[in-house]
Amino acid sequence: MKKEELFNYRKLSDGELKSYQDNGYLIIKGIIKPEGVKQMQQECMVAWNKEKESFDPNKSWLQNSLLVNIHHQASTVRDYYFEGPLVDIASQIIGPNVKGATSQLTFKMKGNTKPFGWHQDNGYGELEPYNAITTLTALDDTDRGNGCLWLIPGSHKQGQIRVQQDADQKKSQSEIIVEADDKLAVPIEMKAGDTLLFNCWMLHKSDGNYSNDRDRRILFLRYADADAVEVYNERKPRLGRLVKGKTKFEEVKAFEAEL
Ligand SMILES: O=C(O)CCC(=O)C(=O)O
Repeated sequence: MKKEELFNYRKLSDGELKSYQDNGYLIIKGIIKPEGVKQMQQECMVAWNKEKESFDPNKSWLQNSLLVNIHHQASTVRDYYFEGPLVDIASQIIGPNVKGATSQLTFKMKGNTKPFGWHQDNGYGELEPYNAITTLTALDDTDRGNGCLWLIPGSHKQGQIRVQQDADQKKSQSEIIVEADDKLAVPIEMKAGDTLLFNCWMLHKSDGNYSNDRDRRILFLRYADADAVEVYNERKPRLGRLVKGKTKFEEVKAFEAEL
């Protein structure tokens, strides 16, 4: 099936760009068409069921809810990540040169009651320049009943929050939780096929999925400047597929070029 039949290609208007800059986030409705959602759900569930067991409260968020590099296993996700409408949209925000920085499923299946505390995505893997974008594409309708995302509009303006973690915490990929005022938070309710974009400094969290009958499946994709470096890793370039423009790093140029 052609990509145009799966995805809605469009650019952000000036008003949307301004809203993104001011508030730090934006919701784009219906970026994936129903057939695209169906295909992604099917492919992602094959990968998910191969690797994941049912929810275990004694396991970490990573074990219960994340499946990294999903674009290696799901071809519709790969097309969406590398050549879908988010690429041009990311370029409108980041600039002419863009790479994919992360792809993963964040699936909170029914009964997965583990919350995910307040954090910035740049707290987990600090990238510079500070214009990386997180995109969360809903593969199910998501609302307060099944653990939707919450964020604090404008909170990106406080910049990088430095969290102290010792070597053991870093190694065990323990959760980074920052202080935030719940009263300022807004729930981000979406329909399957919608996507939420936000700034790398946006404070966000999610509650558990307390629904008995509704999964909350989200595709998490992050985009960064093609020359973005990992501040926490001797400023080495983040390896991620170049999706637009050029890069000064040979290793980025070559990375997943064959995919
Ligand atoms: O999917 C969620 O509920 C939270 C995901 C999230 O905040 C993250 O992966 O950074």
